Amino acid sequence: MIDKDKIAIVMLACRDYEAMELALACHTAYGDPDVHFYILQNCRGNYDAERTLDVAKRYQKLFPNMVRVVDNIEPQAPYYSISQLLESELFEEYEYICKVDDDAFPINEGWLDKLVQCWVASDRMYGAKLAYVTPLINNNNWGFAELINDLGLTDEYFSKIAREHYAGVDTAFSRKRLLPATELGTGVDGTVWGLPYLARWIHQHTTLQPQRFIEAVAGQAYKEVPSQERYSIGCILFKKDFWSTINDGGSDDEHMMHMYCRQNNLIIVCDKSVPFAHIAYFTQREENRDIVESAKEVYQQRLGIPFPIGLRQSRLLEIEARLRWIENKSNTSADPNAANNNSAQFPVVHGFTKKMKMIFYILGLRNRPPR
Ligand SMILES: [Mn+2]
Repeated sequence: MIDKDKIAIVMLACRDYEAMELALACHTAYGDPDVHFYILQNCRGNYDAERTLDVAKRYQKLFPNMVRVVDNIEPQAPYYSISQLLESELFEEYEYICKVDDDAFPINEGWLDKLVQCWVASDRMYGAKLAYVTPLINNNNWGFAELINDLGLTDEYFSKIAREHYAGVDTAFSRKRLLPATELGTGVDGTVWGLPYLARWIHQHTTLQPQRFIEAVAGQAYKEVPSQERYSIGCILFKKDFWSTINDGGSDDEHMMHMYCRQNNLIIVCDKSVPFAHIAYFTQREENRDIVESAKEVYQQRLGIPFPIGLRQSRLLEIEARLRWIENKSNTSADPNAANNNSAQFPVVHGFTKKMKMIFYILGLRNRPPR
């Protein structure tokens, strides 16, 4: 067995604070208090990024022994930020890494123990041929196709939901193609990736009905994910050294991982009995933003935690905070209390004066535009 002290979970955080606070609520509720959970903040400077960092710090305060925020690595392509963390002194004590996306999370207990068992069993069977192990992720090009079957939704999918669509990208070994409704693209830019309403549909049957998801996959066996196709690495458990071996100088960690696995015929094993939710690919985010809100309601109830999942309890408060942030940013007055100024009572003198000067200039009451 693997010693728990040797495992670290690493979540790469950027700007998606809404989904991330939901993910963190579930990770901390269903996580192992003995396994350190690192949040690596990889974006800075705008409202969304700073709000995301606030979420990370809030969960660190709520779970001081488990959650650790890393915000001192300069934002760069995720592969290199993660490399820097894994190669740091801080990570010398760890041998295994479970990397999770900021919007991917477990929906029941014991998920990490099962993934570790899957690693140990797969390592025994495949040795150096093993790349990594992964849970069954619902909104995932490969996982989606598996789940339609596991949930008994095949008929519904092909009779009512499916449609003709594009899948894939043009590369040396694959091509973008028009698939009929009867086919599913399970690799790069696959079926669910390209059609947000399919993600909505699978969320309605899984993320928003966690018990149903759990029951549908309970007792399922390990299954190999074809490593000839690109897999979306929303949650992967691997040996720490593996991360540096995939470095080909590229900038897309998922592509690098895929190329390395493909070229070396490595094996990826999914423990299909571990249900895992993934909120959105970037292609789906706008259309499905409301799902995060619905899911927060479901999990606030389900987790039975004494604190709210989210930092702010309404969209109105969120908008107000964003406006205040923008206002403070553009406030050039020398207000000595600006840093502590959480209310809008101080006029933005210079910004206001400048706007007035501009209006005078436009009206011809001023000779030159404001500087
Ligand atoms: Mn995502």
